[in-house]
Amino acid sequence: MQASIERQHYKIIFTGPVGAGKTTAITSLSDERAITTDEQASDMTQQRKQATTVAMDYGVMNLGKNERIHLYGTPGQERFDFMWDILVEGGIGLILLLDNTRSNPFQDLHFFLKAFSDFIDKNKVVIGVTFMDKQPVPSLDDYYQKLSGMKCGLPIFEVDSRQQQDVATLVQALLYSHDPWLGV
Ligand SMILES: Nc1nc2c(ncn2[C@@H]2O[C@H](COP(=O)(O)OP(=O)(O)OP(=O)(O)O)[C@@H](O)[C@H]2O)c(=O)[nH]1
Ligand SMILES: [Mg+2]
Repeated sequence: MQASIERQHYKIIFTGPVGAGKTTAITSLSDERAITTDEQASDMTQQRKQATTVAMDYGVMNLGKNERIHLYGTPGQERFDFMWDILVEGGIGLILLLDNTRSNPFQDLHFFLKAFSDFIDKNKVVIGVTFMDKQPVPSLDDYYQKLSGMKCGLPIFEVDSRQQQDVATLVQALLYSHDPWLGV
């Protein structure tokens, strides 16, 4: 009789400010058609883009035969922040995307690390800085200095969330910091 191999399931959450590229990242990574809840933006958000996530994004990555990574994206808008605590439930790690073209990305960094602090206390975090093609400052070095000043040495990468390989690197770094035996 053939022994059945149990599949391992892991959950990762993408968060970050409006327009940082969370929905795009999950769509880039998902092996199945991603589920999104984007609606026409009706407020300030519309100045940056047409649609915004109102509940969540969902996608899935298959790692070999035995592992599935479930990818959840939060809405960026604070008025939907009631979803944030719901979406992190059962997660093993958080990917924080920061848009370098926003007026104060360090403030966004502080804000999201604080908003998710309960989850971060118990789980891993990796940071991806998007839109560096449009705005190279602050540099990754500036972020390193800011993080070391906050006494948290979190992994940080430059990414373009439209590029599958870039966002796969974030997932890989998160899985590796969770368990060095896992990888994509
Ligand atoms: N130039 C550039 N464009 C990017 C980059 N990353 C993402 N984009 C684009 O920026 C937009 C990001 O939009 P979304 O993925 O909807 O952003 P989101 O974080 O899900 O936003 P909310 O759901 O509103 O919080 C898309 O049009 C992407 O194609 C990047 O690094 N550089
Ligand atoms: Mg979105």
